[in-house]
Amino acid sequence: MNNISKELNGIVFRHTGSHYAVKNKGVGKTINCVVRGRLRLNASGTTNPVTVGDCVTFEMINDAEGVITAVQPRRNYIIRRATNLSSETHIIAANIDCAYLIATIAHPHNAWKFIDRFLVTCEAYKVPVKIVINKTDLYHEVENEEKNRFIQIYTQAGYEVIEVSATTGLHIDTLRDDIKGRFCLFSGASGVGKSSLINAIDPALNLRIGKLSAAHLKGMHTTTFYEVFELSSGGCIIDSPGIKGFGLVDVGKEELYHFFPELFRTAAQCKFNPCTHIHEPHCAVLQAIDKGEISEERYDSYLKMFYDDNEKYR
Ligand SMILES: Nc1nc2c(ncn2[C@@H]2O[C@H](COP(=O)(O)OP(=O)(O)OP(=O)(O)O)[C@@H](O)[C@H]2O)c(=O)[nH]1
Ligand SMILES: [Mg+2]
Ligand SMILES: [Zn+2]
Repeated sequence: MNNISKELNGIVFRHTGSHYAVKNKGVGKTINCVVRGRLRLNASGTTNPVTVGDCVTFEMINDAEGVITAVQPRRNYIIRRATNLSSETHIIAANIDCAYLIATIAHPHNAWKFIDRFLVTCEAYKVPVKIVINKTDLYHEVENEEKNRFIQIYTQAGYEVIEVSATTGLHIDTLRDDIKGRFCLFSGASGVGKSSLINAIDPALNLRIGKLSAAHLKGMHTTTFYEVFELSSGGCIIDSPGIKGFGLVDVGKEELYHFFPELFRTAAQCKFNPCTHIHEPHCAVLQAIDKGEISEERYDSYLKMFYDDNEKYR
């Protein structure tokens, strides 16, 4: 190889600790890279200056390895705090055409609050998002009732909800078609079946899947790093480790309602501007809740984020 210190471009396909596998468009293979020190220093506050999906510039330092020297501006990204109280932020992935939030009503039980925080972040950082309910093969009457309520709440809010089963293959072809030609992210709690769904979409990938813990039916964090997989049917999916906590980053109290699409749509009719949609007279949002046009569950999430999350950060 004679391209030492020549600048190359690529996309970050895998992130493990301080190493990044960068796929070079021309060569088509991935190069193992580290990040130049200056880039690390500039990214104060985030645990990772570079993330999967980033378009980067790199230089070869020997025949096999490179160093990332620059990150191109991101079209969008998903960022979170590890916990609601931590000051460090983590950028999960960048330049995403569609994020699929994978959830399940049972095995493990649905994490409602996490879902709304994830959706708010996607709205705030301009990432298109859809919700996928997996493991429908396991649901009985009670779970099906909860599933139907869930679908009603989120479709009313304006989200697409897709019911699937990695085990029986239900609607896997819909998912496969949806992803074709796009750069997508699968995210969600551990054990919901992110890796299983990717295997169902493209069995040749043969990703490692885990069991649920016997005691609490929780996931065991089988996937441990972020990695992009190219599907033989077209498109890419980032498989990701199960997310435990999801704290909002830089979403102010006053603008929080902008990131609940159903609140934002309704708020134009509020009498006062600004309106927090909590105590103001003639608030169109409060009226819509009374009429059942906005769900109480989503509004409760709004209140919780309004009071809990933001005060600690701002
Ligand atoms: N019955 C049933 N089980 C499923 C389905 N999808 C996944 N599972 C099971 O759920 C467990 C967890 O699946 P994984 O694919 O490892 O889950 P994950 O979301 O990738 O988990 P992490 O990598 O830990 O974040 C495994 O035992 C799977 O066999 C499904 O549609 N139906
Ligand atoms: Mg996994
Ligand atoms: Zn209002």
